[in-house]
Amino acid sequence: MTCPLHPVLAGIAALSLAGAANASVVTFDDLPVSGNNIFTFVSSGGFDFNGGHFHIIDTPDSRIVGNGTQFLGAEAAGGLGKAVTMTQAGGGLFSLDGLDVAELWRAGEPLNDFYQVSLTGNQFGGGVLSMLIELDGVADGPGGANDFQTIALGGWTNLMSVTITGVNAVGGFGDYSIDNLLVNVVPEPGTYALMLAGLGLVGFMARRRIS
Ligand SMILES: [Ca+2]
Ligand SMILES: [Ca+2]
Ligand SMILES: [Ca+2]
Repeated sequence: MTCPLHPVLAGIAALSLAGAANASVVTFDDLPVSGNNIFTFVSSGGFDFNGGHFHIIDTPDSRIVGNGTQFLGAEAAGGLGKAVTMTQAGGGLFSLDGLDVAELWRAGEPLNDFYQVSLTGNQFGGGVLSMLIELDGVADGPGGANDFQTIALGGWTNLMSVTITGVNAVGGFGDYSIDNLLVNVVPEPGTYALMLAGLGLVGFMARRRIS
């Protein structure tokens, strides 16, 4: 025997699902042009990126990959490379559904030092997710072949932060670039508490009606 969901409860559940996530894309295209400056922090599309040394590539450079837009690039040269950690600006949980990744230097550049991009997701409640993406070596600059690989992620939810690190062929830090991070913003815990309180109240009313 099935137990149909109470119509009001179903309505609230649908509303909750509709309002539960807010999809957007972090493109780095909202940042001012800095001439490929070095950064340790930027905030783009509602997300903060913290690291020891990275660039927002916004100015054409004949040595570097491209997709015709601004993107974040981290380089290993001279031991400069450091992991970059993304968090929602102002805090809060989020999902990461995918991103574009690429090498930093064009094929044939002597500074090339890439192999993989490593993602680590820290979930609310202590869960840790990880993924290693093999870079494809396609890196001919803007135009031509697509330098960036589009990676889809599944189950990267309830995230407090995601750390992005390059890995070179011998396991050290490797160059990489990222762009177009597909994010879903989850409502604040306070909003959840209100939703749950609302569901509990409707459930209580539904039970009273049945009895
Ligand atoms: Ca971009
Ligand atoms: Ca590539
Ligand atoms: Ca290209």
